Parts: sequence; structure tokens; C-alpha cells
Amino acid sequence: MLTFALRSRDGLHARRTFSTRALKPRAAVAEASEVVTSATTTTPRTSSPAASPAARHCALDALLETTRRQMGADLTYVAELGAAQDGSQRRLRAVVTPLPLPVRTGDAEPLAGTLCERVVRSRDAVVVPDTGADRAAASARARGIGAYVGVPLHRSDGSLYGTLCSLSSRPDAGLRERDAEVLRVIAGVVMELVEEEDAAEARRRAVLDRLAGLDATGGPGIVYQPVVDLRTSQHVGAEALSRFPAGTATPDVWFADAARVGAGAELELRAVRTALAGLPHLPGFVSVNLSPATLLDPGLARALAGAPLDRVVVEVTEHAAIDDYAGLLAALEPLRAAGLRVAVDDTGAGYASLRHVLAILPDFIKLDISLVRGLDGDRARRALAAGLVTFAESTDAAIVAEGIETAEELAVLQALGVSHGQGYHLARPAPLVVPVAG
Ligand code: G
Ligand code: MN
Repeated sequence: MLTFALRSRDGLHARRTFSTRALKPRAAVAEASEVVTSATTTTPRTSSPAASPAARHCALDALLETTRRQMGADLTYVAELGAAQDGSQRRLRAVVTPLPLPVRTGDAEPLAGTLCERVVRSRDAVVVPDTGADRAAASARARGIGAYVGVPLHRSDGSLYGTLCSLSSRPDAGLRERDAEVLRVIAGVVMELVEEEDAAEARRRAVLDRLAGLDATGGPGIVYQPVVDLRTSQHVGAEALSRFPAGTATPDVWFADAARVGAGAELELRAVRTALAGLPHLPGFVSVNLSPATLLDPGLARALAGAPLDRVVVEVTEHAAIDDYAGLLAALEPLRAAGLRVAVDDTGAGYASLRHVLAILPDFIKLDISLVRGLDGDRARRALAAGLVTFAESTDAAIVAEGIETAEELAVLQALGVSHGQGYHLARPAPLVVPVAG
């Protein structure tokens, strides 16, 4: 945790400053790092859990906690200026204290009369070892503050962000300029974390906005690409593929973005519901794409409720690792018992697919487009496809070759005994055209 918090150039500087600091050798760096680890798990934290991306927030809290202990302070915090339009307020961005003090992350209060105001005015460090001996610190004294050290925080563009402060209820005669020097170094790392956290939050908001906009227009559109029996040329089913508004990101980016903000299952299941609505108008099965995480989501059963499961196939993507095959199999078991079939998608695209195939023993093994592309002129690809045909026969699975684009590819796949195929050469993905009753 400490290494992460202090990984920047400034951070290395901070680490050196810590270890050579002679004034209050309360904690060696190794000890501090241990302290940080336990601080993030056991010290009562005053920060709100709803704050922002948890990991980054943890790093900021851990850094403040190390700082607090190093300074021997009761409370260390980051205050952000400008909560009010005129900048007269400050808002506590992060607070650490082991004491039951009435301060919380997110609290806002007037800047006027605080020692932070002095930091802001002077744009410089303020060190007050004893508020009782400093007339200008009377209001701090009145609020129970005995000792204070604070430094300004600057954004990477140089503008003033707020203050980083440590304070204690008792005066601290040992407090001096050198302590401010330590805080100044920490301030650089603090701002790196704050700006990272803000940027991540802005990205999160942007994705949520896009998803809300998509919701308003009825979610992703669905096109269906026929899955063809290569022995009979019959359309035996169709893969449902999500399509997003023109001019926006590709579907995989939409799904990855949604997953990053915790809305992956929601988006995938929305696509599933729309896809299944087409079932009455389609021959055979409809095959929907799901990530391993969504297969474990309780919403899946709801999205499938009422659908004829013997006409539904779920495709598990190869791209995501599966940590818990047992959990996945357990979640799928009742659905499979009710007729749902399972496909492993993109087989051959990466190392995970064969593990998926072995663990899941799917009904369909979908050969990735990269194995099918040009296999008519490529002995190794042909050999791999032939091997999978044998494997499929022995495990009662069917092979679906994806991305068949030429007659030559099709002919070789048929000769190898591949039973099913998909691709532009056979049929393009297309929206469902439902005849309107007259
Ligand atoms: O990962 P998955 O196999 O579910 O993705 C299928 C994607 O491949 C879809 O976006 C679909 O439009 C596309 N696709 C379908 N058939 C072909 C094809 O023959 N060639 C290429 N290049 N892409 C295809
Ligand atoms: Mn697929």
C-alpha cells in the first residue's frame, strides 16, 4: 500500500524524507508501512465508503494515516477549497484520526478564521506549535486545537486545490519548519492521488451518463446472425449481437466500460432480454453472449424467466478469466437441466478457452475467427480445427466455426467434419423484421 502510494518520483523523495527525518524518529519506514496496512483495515475510518473508487481512496487514507503517525498528530486531513461559489468554504476530502472526533469526509465549513485560511492566504506552510501562544490562532484554540501544521496543495496545473493539515489537541513544542517540509513533500503525492481519483470519477460519470442515455432509447439494439448447419445448409439458430448508436464506441468497449463502473451485468442482461424477445419470430435457438461475471449474477435467472430454455444458448466469452469454475457450473446446472445449452465463445483466441472447454464441457465450441481465417491455405489451422472436431465428437459437443468469409474456408470446414458455421459468407447479422399484422 505504501509502495503504491509513494510510487512516484515525489513519492521516493517522500520515503527518503521519512527515513532520515531526525526530529521525531517515532516510526521507521518499515514500521510505517506495516502501520498503513493495518490502518487501512483496522483503524476506525471516518471517510465515507461511498466516496469514490475504493482502492484509490484507500491509498489516500493510508498515506494520510502514515503522515499522521509520523507527525504524532491526532488528526490529518485534506481540505478542498471552493465548495461554495465564492471559495469561502472548504470541504474535507479525506480525514484520518483514531479519535472519536466529529469530523467526516465530505464535511464542509467556512474557511474564515481557520488556520487553513492562513495557509491559503499566504500560499505557504503554517506551523503553530502552541495555539495558546499565538494570538492569531485564538479561534483554533477555542475549537480545541493545540498544535497545527498545514501546507497548501496545488493541482498539476499549478492552481491552488486546498490544504493538507495535521493537528493535535495538545500543544507540540517540538513542531517546527521541518515538519512543514515533510508535509510539503507528502502534498505532492496526495495531489497525485487526488487527481487520479478525480479523473477516474469523471470517467465513471461519463460512462454512467452514456448508459443512462442508452437506457432512454431502449438499450442496445440487437441484430441476429444465423448459425447454419453445414451439412444441411439449414439455419438452426442465430447469435444475438448487440449494436450501439452509430458513431459511438464498438460493442466490446461499451461492455467493458459498463463492467468497469459496475453496470456490466445490467447492460448484458438488458441485451439478453431484448434478444429473447425475438424468439417467437426466429427459427431454432437464440444464442446470447455473457461474461462469466454475469453468469453468476442473480439477475440472469430473472432475465431468462419464462423463456423456452431449450431454445436458448449462452455463450461464455473466452476473453475473461474464470476464477471459480465450481461456482459457475453450480449456477448453470439448474438452467442446463431445464434445457439451456452453453457455448464457449472465441475458442482458440487465447489460452483460457481450452480451460473453459474442459471445465464447462459445453454443448457448442465456437471456433474463433482467427482460427477460421484462411484455414484453407494453412495446415496448422486445419490440424487444430480437425483436433477440435475429434474432441467435440468425444464430448458430445458441436463445433460452430465463426467468421466464415469465403467458399474455400467453408469447403475445408465441411471436409473436416465441422458441423456448424457462422459468417459473412453464409449470412450477415441483421435486425429482425417482424411482419406487422394487417
Ligand atoms: O465475440 P463474438 O464471436 O460474439 O463476436 C462476433 C462478432 O463478429 C460480431 O460483432 C459480428 O458482427 C462479427 N462477425 C460475424 N461474422 C463475421 C465474419 O464473417 N467476419 C468478420 N470479420 N466478423 C464477423
Ligand atoms: Mn459470440
